[in-house]
Formats: sequence, C-alpha cells, structure tokens
Amino acid sequence: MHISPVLWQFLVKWLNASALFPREASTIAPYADALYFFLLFVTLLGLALVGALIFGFAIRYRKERHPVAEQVEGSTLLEATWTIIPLALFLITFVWGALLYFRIYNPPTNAMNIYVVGKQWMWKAEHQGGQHEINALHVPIGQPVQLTMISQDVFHSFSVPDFRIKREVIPGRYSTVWFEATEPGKYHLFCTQYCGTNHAQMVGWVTAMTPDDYQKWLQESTSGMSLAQNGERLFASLGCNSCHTGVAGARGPNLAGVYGTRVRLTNGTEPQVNDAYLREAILNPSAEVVAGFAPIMPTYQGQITEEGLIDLVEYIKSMSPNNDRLKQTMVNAESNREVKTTPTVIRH
Ligand code: HEC
Ligand SMILES: [Cu+2]
Repeated sequence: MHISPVLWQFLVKWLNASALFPREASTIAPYADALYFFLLFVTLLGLALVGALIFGFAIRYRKERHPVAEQVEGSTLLEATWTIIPLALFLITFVWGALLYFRIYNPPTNAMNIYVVGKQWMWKAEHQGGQHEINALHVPIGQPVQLTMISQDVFHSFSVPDFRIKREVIPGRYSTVWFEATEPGKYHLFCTQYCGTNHAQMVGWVTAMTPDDYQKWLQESTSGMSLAQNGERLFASLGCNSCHTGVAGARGPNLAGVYGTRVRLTNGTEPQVNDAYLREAILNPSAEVVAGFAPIMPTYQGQITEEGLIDLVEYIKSMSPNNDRLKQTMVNAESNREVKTTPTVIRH
C-alpha cells in the first residue's frame, strides 16, 4: 500500500540513505510521514512568508523613505485573510490527524496478540505459544500484530521508529499498540521514557520475518507450554480451582465462556470481561463482586507476577474458544475503564 507519489518515494529514499530519517517498515509509516511532511511543508511556507515580509517591509518602510510614521486603521480584508487561511490549514491538519489517530488506535480485528512486559531494564515479550524473548521481538510481515503491554515497575514507553509506533507502558494497566511490518529486517526497539539508571540499555531489536520463517522460529523457540497451559498450571497451584470448579453451585463463578461477555456486578454495573477486567478481578476482587456471589475471594495482590497474570488471563480466555475475536486482546473495547490497582511489584 503506497500513497506516496514518485517524488515522495524519492525524498524518503534519499532521507533514509543519508541516515536523516528512519525506514518506512510498517503499513502505517507512509501515512504518518505524509502528515509529518505536510506539517513540515506548511511550517516552512509560514517561515518563508514571514521572513520575506520582515525583509520586504524593513527595506520598503526604512527611515530614509518614511521618516514619519503613518497610522493605519486596519483592513477587514487583510484580517479575514490571515484568519481564514491559517484556520483552514489547522482544520485540515486536525481532520487528517484525527483520521490517522483512529487508524493507529484501532487494531484490525485479525491482529495477532503478543504480550510485552516492561521492567527495569528490559523488554520481555511472550507469544501465545509460550515463547519468551528478552529485548527482542520476532514478528511475521504482512500480518497485523497487536502488543498488549504492561509495566512491572515504573513508566516505560515502547517505541519502534521504523514502524512509527510508540506507546506508554504503564504499571497496573494494559495498554496496546499495533503494527503491520512490511519488510523483513531488524528494527531498533527503544524505551523512550526515562525509567532509571539503566534506561539507555532498555533497547532491543524487532525482527520481522516472512510468515514461514516466523513459524520456523516459533517451533525452534518453543518452551513446550503455551501461555494458557502455564495459566492452567498456575490456576491449580494457587488454588483458584478450589472455588472456580466450573460446576453449578460452586463457591466461585464458572469462568468458562465468560471472556468477552458482560457480567452483572452487585453494584449494578455490567462491565465487559476483558483483560483489564480479569486482572482487576484477580488483584482486587472486592472492587467488582459478581452478582449472586459472596465477596469471599482473597486478593492476590503482590503474589502473582505480571507474567503470571498474563498466563491466567490467557487461560481464562482459552476457556472461551468459541469467539475468534477473543484471540485478540479486548482492552480497547468500549468499556475501557480506568483500572485502579496498585502495581504488583515483584523484585528479583
Ligand atoms: C475462596 C474462593 C475463591 C478463590 C480461591 C478464588 N476465587 Fe475467584 N472468585 C470467587 C468468588 C466468590 C467470585 C465472585 C465474587 C467476586 O467477584 O469477588 C470470584 C470471581 C472471580 C473472577 C471474576 C469472574 C466473573 O465472572 O466476573 C475471576 C476472573 C476470578 N475470580 C479468578 C480467580 C483466580 C484466577 C483465582 C486464583 C488466583 C481465584 N479466582 C481464586 C471465589 C474465589
Ligand atoms: Cu524503560
């Protein structure tokens, strides 16, 4: 997908070659750059206009030619012109920016989900099949990838300039970002939020591969246990299954099929069950008590790492296999509430 005219391609290639500009390696990159160059162009135009006027007026109205100042009362036409033209330019920028914003913030429904945990000072990526990697991320090209990210300690920011993506990674709250890589290659990954002493070392590489190579990589890097399987094990070892037995009349509600639905809470609200809801339900059960149940679930605050929480969420998701959309994270769904939990900080 290329929106760039020939001249444009030429400009971008030249900027890349002269190391002045990151590569355009995702589907969003040409769109982001188009707006960027438009803004640059308008700014340069404004600069040239104002500069020329300053010079022109300085020469034309210099003291020798106009020794006595002449008062001008104003001109409606002139004022209307310098109001309407900038207004039009700003409105164009606004509409253009808003359209781009929606494109950047709404992942395609077929996006594949990868989890990322940020911590001082590394990026940890977890693939559905349980493959883990540190300061590295392998992705297929030609396939939208959604990252569901959370921080285990302080604010971080996940940034891949060649993809034109950057998103805050926040303690206690899932955030997402998506991209579709277009060319195989290695791309720099940065933390772009100062996060402590070794912030500068919180960098890595995103490797974009053909789908075949990616499948091969997945097979070679497998740990044998998917995230959901890890979650199932954790569910048993933490004793969750003693209440959530899955049979009617159990002490805890049946969790099978619950993901993606709406649950009725004792406070009368009906939130959608998404990743954020599940995480909150585990860490802060008394905040949202399911109608018809007693608030007997203990809190697991501080007892489960972010990776463990991801495993549990994946396990609960896997118990709702009927919905394809569920393969993707739903934190972007319309019920994207503020989740107020204190982060689980587990230091090693
Ligand atoms: C002592 C029994 C008990 C244990 C142990 C327990 N839970 Fe619960 N859980 C409940 C009850 C009762 C509810 C419903 C009331 C509420 O929401 O607090 C619930 C609610 C939930 C919900 C929200 C369900 C919904 O339909 O919205 C999730 C998710 C959940 N538990 C997960 C877990 C996980 C994961 C563990 C283990 C780490 C666990 N629970 C351990 C009793 C328990
Ligand atoms: Cu960081």
